[in-house]
Amino acid sequence: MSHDAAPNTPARRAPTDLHPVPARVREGSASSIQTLDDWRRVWMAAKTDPDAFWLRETQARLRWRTTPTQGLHGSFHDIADSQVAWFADGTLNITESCLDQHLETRGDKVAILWEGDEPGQTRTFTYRELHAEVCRAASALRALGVQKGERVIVYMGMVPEAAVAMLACARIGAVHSVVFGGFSAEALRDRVRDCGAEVVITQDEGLRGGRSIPLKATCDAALEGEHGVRHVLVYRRTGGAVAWQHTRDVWWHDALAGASADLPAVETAAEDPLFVLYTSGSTGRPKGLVHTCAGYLTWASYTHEVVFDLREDDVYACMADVGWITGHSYIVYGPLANGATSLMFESTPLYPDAGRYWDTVARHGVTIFYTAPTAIRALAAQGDHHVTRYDLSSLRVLGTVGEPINPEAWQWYYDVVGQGRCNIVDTWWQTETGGICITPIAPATPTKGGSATLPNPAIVPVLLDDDAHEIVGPGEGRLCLAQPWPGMARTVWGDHERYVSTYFSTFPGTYFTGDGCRRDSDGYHWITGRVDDVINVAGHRMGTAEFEAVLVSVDAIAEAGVVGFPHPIKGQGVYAYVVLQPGQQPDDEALLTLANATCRAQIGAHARIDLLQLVPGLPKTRSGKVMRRILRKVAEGEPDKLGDVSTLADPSVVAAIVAGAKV
Ligand code: 7RM
Repeated sequence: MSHDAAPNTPARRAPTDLHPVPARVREGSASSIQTLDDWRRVWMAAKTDPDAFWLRETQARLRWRTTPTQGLHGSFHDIADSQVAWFADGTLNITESCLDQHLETRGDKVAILWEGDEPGQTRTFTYRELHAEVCRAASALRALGVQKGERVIVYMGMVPEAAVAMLACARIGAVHSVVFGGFSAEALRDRVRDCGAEVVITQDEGLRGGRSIPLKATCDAALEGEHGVRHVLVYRRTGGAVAWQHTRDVWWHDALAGASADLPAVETAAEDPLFVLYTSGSTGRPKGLVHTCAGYLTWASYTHEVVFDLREDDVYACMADVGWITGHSYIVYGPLANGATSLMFESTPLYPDAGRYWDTVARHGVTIFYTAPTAIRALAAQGDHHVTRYDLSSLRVLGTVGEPINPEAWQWYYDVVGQGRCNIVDTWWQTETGGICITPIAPATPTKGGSATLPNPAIVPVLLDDDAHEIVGPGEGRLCLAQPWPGMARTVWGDHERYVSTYFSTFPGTYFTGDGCRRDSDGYHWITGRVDDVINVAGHRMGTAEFEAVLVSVDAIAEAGVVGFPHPIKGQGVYAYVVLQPGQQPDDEALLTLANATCRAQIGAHARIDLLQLVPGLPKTRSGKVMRRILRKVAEGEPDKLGDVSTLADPSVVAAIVAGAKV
């Protein structure tokens, strides 16, 4: 990784040393948190009297029909019997907060600024136009028979219509579930079934990096034999040929033509579900996390404004996909609730070359830029000239999300992209948390490269050791959150028990994040990565159990153990240990090709095994439990640190695993 130190960066400051907030970031801030003293005061106020704090915030941010008088209801201690609720006696429709409330003051302000796959190909929707389009789409959904509370799957690429589809569902009180456009037909079918969707919204084809993605065809394959889906609404993006079922399929443009552009919103309760979003865990199939209307939007709005220090004239760009929680909270809901201009990006960081992000920033005058460490590392590896040939002086705040960022990549982002003038907000959060939890606050928090720093108001992190004892002060342990916050997922769709056992049973009374974390002597938090069997490959969160299920579905394979290993660009790579069925003799290369074709079919193109090792057996205890620690250590290139292997049923497999290691 090459970089020239910016002139105003002292030469001997290590990336992990404190970086004061650059003057440019502090200047002109009108935020409620401009200094660390502000942060301390506000954080304490939210902790001492959460009801008063969040009732005030939600009333200032959201347009309510019935103003809530209740703040938090419930606690982590009785979560098995009842869900946490916020603002439970209020009613609203969240699209009135995202659209209608801005019509008078910001009607002609750009709400969505779309940059298509080809550089310079743009579309804009002002708040007025977006409001009208959402109403039309909502009218179309209603005409297709979609009712309040019904689930609608959105399987689209990065087009403004994806946001319109989400908001249209919300307008009529339907529950959307966005499925990332990279998922396969089988993965899509699983999600359609799990949430019982009767309508799917898709597009003819997606477009990314000059290549088309057959979304409608994949959708057709997913729905083959699924009689539960009444209609598929199809947005035309490329004009490519698609198969058509005349009784089921409806073109978006036909359905919206002549539909009412002023549809009154359906009133919902604060705690009605807004969306279901599937995410991978350490066991079993992906879970549909349920986020509810008011608490989620309050949290998305608050965190988006305060963390990035959003200002009226900002051009805000989050490069995530709407198929992930980051796209939900920080492309669509947070920015629109705040009346921001939100850039939506269809392409990739490398198309047509490694300057694409910076070309986009320069042309649109982007002031806040939010992306993932994997993209930063990939771009840093391409050389500084792709960045330095563009005028990036508009930038003020840089963000990262999705995985730990290594200090070297952080420093490159700081020096080369930010030119020492921007603060970096390394935002730690999860699908489950709905919005940013641990993060620097742009104008207030001095940063250290690789640290997510301090908790947002409402977030009370505790570190617990193996015996569930709290670590006070500096130390390292499992990261738990001790108090409910407005944006937390309320349940798992159709399986509250799984929600309780996954998040609230490891350390009763607190929410267990699945991450490890170190706290330093300044109270800064350093996320060390997952301590469960979830891996994070290029910002895609996947369960090792999902890979193992795919592998054992291959005829030649008897058993499989999958772990992550450090990867210089992707953060983690996927390492598979495979035991063959008796009598099978494919070599590991042939098996890797076959395994990856199967992963692609059962999960999606983003699920790829990097390294596959044939082993005579998996290291199991006498009770038959796979000792994953051993698999992990070998994949991490530390076969000398296996620890105690005396409880293994057959210690000889370890020698074979170490001898044949691929790293
Ligand atoms: C927003 C998102 C969640 C997991 C989480 C962590 C990891 C996310 C950071 C991070 C270190 C960060 N939702 N993670 N952000 N690790 N620093 N700033 O990514 O549900 O898809 O993934 O991602 O392990 O538990 S997610």
